[in-house]
Amino acid sequence: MSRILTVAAAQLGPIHQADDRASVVSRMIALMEQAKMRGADFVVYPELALTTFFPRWHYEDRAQADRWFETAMPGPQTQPLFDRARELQIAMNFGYAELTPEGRHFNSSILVDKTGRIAGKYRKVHLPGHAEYDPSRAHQHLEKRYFEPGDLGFPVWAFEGGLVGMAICNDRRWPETYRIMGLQGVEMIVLGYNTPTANGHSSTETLADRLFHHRLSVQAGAYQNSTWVVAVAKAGVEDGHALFGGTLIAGPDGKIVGELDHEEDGLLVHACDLDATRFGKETIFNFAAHRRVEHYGLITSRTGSGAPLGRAV
Ligand code: CDT
Repeated sequence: MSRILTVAAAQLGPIHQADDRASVVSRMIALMEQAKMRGADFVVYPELALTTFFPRWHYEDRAQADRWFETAMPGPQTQPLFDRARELQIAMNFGYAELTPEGRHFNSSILVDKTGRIAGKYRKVHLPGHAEYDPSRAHQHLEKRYFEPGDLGFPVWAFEGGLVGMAICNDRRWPETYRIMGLQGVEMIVLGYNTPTANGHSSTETLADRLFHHRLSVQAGAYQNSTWVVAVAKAGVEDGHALFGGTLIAGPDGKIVGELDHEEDGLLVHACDLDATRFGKETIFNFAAHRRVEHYGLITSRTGSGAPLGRAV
């Protein structure tokens, strides 16, 4: 018997600075209700789903950005989302800015099961961008100013009948993200993103180029680890700043099984057969049979690229 996890990728359109949490939560609940009607077991929302993509704004005083962070999860404004998920018996994943009781700031994502219990938390490891205002950029991307790198690694959880892991946005561009979860047998990776439509460093990179790199990264991660990957955008123009869409689901053979073609709130629903991950895991990507860890040391001993290892023979 196949193990089917029907997932709804719930793309959010733009969230402006003036949009309050209550209005965003009601949009998320509307998508959740549609997802349930379409047979979904699991609804997946984007990175920083509750707010505008605030790292584009420079606050001289970092504490001014704290208004975008959640100090409790669920908190008073997110409780209705948890309540509705429990009533509908639907699992969910969403990203948010986390401010811990110790005053630490993370770009986080949680798995919430059908009973409304937080079953897993991930904190974004690969923070892109910069920490100080950079006038050479067309737009700012200050994740390194407002967050510290995640400290929880890339765990995989037994969740809703499968093995599920999380990543956030820029993490999808790094093969290590997927492989660490692949080594735990992951069957579905859920990841939300906020990706600017333009490259702040390059005026020649097109939207098509950027969508190509997005798909390339997700499809490669799915194929090379024989896992489903559910990639969900926050999209559209937020206070004049464009984010691309491209919400998609990639299967364990790396092929895209569905993709949204707009930048508004919307759903992409797919019945994912978790047992379809077995073939790749037992053949070409049978890690136990084929990996050669004795040659992979540089992956963890060296961060940036350095001197070549080649010697005359
Ligand atoms: N949110 C996020 O991680 N966005 C990055 C943009 C990188 S450009 C500084 C991404 O990889 O999509």
